[in-house]
Amino acid sequence: MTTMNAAISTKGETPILDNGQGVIDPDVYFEVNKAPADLPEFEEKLNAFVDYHKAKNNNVVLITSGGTTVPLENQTVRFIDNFSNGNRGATSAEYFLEAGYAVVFMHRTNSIQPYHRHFIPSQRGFLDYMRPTEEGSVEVRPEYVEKMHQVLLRYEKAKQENRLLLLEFVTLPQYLFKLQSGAKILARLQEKAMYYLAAAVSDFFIPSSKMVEHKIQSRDGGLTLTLDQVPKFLKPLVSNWAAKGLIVSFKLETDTNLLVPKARAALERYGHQVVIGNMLKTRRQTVTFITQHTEKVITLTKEELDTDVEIESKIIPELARIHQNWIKSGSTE
Ligand code: PAZ
Repeated sequence: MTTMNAAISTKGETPILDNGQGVIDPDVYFEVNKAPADLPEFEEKLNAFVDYHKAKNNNVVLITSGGTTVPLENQTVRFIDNFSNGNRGATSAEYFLEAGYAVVFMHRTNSIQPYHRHFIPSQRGFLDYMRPTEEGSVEVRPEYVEKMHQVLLRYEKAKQENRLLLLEFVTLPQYLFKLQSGAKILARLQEKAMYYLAAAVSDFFIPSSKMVEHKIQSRDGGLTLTLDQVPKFLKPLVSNWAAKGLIVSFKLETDTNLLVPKARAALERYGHQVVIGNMLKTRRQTVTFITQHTEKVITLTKEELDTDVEIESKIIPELARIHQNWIKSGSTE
């Protein structure tokens, strides 16, 4: 079987771009990759939203949610994806809105969205919530009316108060360009901005300069991919883009022994304020909050799990409390 390199090595031709081990400097990344075509529209919407809430002196949270894709070809037919469906981000958005925040929900296209999540996706399709009436109209099936009414009230309120802005990404480069730009725009709010980085962002990618242009052909047999490491964007986010805001990153692991040490290492390395650690299998019931001097496990009891209590209903009030401290004293404690 022959193998094929999708990432055409350009080592030697572009020595300033990486450290020889395929690690590109975050600043250089934006110079050698193309900004998404809809970036100006993204910025226009976000600028207007931030101006509106700055004038009202509101707290604003930028939530990133869902997984990024990593294209394998410049004219992309195939890409690498990950497991995240955006549940954490969408659920958190609702609790942030309840806590009085304005929410910028930067999410992967077609991932789970606040409020809609209660009905879609689920075992039932959209049409299963409705029924046709004899008068030739459509109505919500009686068993869903109460819940739909409750959710709709909250959704309508968020929209009427202009407190929910939906923005999208799909690929890793789209995410990174929008994160950089979005963080800089929110920085105008200084301490009143929070960055809640729940998206599952790829750690590896193929820079466009190393990607094949056309669809990878299968006629040559198996495929070997060479992926570069994604630059560590938390570093410039913390030190430049979002300097005064409260930055909360997530750390996902599958090996329990690694969770806290890696979360703490991230905190020390990037110097931000909070890391929330979670395990793949238990992420809906247990998280660990790590700040510079504290470590706190938040977990749902059996009763809470049985009555559909969501862990985000505990995460967000805790973060709102930390954020208040941050605004008042520049400290999380
Ligand atoms: O989107 P989801 O609800 O399926 O999963 C949420 C999550 C596990 C992606 C999030 O809680 C998280 O840990 N995000 C950061 C992942 C990481 O890069 O370590």
